Amino acid sequence: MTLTLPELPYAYDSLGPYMSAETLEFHHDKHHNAYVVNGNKLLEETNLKEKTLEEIVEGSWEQELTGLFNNSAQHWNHIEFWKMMSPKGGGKIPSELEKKIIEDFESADKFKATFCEAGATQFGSGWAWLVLNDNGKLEVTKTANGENPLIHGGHALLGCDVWEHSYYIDYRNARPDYLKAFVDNLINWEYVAERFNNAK
Ligand code: MN3
Repeated sequence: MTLTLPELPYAYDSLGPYMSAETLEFHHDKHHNAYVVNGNKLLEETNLKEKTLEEIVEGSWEQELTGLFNNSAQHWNHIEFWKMMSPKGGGKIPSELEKKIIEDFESADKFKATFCEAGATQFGSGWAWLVLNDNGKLEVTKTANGENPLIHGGHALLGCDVWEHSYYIDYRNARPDYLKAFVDNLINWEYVAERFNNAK
């Protein structure tokens, strides 16, 4: 496949004040686009050209094609990240998913605190995730750089980009403030619940 940059599923100015149009213009049009352009160049030299994006991510990791892995994994991460946010984000967690979160984290607030802590303590660039593991349990994890649950196991239900490019324009160095705004106001819980239902 050829990697292609998807449109944002909402207007650039619609996530304000929690994530500005300027952040989304840089993050989507420059950073995500660079992963697409570089990924396609690197894909040319491999035996993975006819594969799906998931297979490219997993195959480049297995073959230790570091450049292709970094760019294709970041492409996958960002496709999902855009969909995991919404102008109507935050709010009520769909009931079945909320029940599962309470079962595995004691409360929605405890889940949010755990998720924010993971994002805040990821040293350097990376991601915080909510994954559904093969044992049926929800877990919060964190990964470095472009790494993601496709290679570390579990189904990614939610991911938050904690690279500085995701928050520096709006929050400067205050990564915890960005994470709090993300969990309280940006998460598209309907989409997370859809991923949960597909992963069960
Ligand atoms: Mn990013």
